[in-house]
Amino acid sequence: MHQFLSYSQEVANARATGKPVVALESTIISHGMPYPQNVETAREVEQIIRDAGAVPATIAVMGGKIRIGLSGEELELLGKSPDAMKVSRRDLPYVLSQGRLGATTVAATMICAELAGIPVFVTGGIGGVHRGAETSFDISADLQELARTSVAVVCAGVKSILDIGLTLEYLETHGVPVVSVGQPGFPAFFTRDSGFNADFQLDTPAEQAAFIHTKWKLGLKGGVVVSAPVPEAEAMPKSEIDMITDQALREAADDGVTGKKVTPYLLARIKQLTSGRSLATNIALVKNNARVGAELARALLEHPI
Ligand code: PSU
Ligand code: MN
Repeated sequence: MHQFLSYSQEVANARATGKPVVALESTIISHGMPYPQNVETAREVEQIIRDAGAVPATIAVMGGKIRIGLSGEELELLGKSPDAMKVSRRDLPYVLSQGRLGATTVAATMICAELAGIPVFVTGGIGGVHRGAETSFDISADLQELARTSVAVVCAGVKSILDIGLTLEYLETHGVPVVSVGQPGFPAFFTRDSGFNADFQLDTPAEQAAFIHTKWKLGLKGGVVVSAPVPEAEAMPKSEIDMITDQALREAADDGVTGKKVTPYLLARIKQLTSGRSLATNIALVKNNARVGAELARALLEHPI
């Protein structure tokens, strides 16, 4: 076992008995949603994964270890700690060597999942190329991670706080395939349609698993984006979310928000401006992704090539 990894009993048992495991990130808990909905959602998402025949492994950094699987109390601690550090690739050595509490982003969770031998990871939305990146250079480290780390990331696309077209261009340049489930379009998190198509529509877990196995068997390292749209009944009206996103982006610029604070600022502001309705959509799409991810984790084991 890797010296920095520590498995929960549930995940250790799953590994010993060859059960499918699904990794989950923790920045969505500490910086993506408010308490107590963050902890409730994290618990419910874990249960959805169990009910679908896989084992959840929520990943965070605690006490100098990368924890693969958290207890109920540990989820609570993370959800209640405003000073939990948002940890991406850059920050992992710091938070580990300092023994601090860290919540992992998509990038850091991919690194930890790969170290732990977990090929599937479920989140809400991935980071991407920010609007105005041509002057700010603000491009999420999630994209570079997808280029190099071999984990399939199930998400509901990227938020329209980002430049979705440039995000897809960046992924193409770095050879990261973008798969869609159930529709040709790449979803835009709160809404089902971003105006862009994914590269490949693969509706069944068996097809997704065959694609992923083939990529990695070819020696093509790196991630795969598996994008599933938010269920129709829970999607937000596009015109409303567009207006609110523009306002949140203006305010972030006026407040001089930069660096790793940008994404949490925008998420929190959008929630306020929708009187919490965006949070309900956010929760619904993560739960949907959990089902897609659990089925994919099973299919990867059931259909080796
Ligand atoms: N997008 C969301 N919700 C989130 C995040 C992104 O809709 O919670 C979090 C994820 O952890 C993602 C991170 O990896 O923000 C990206 O942050 P940045 O843009 O600073 O790379
Ligand atoms: Mn950034």
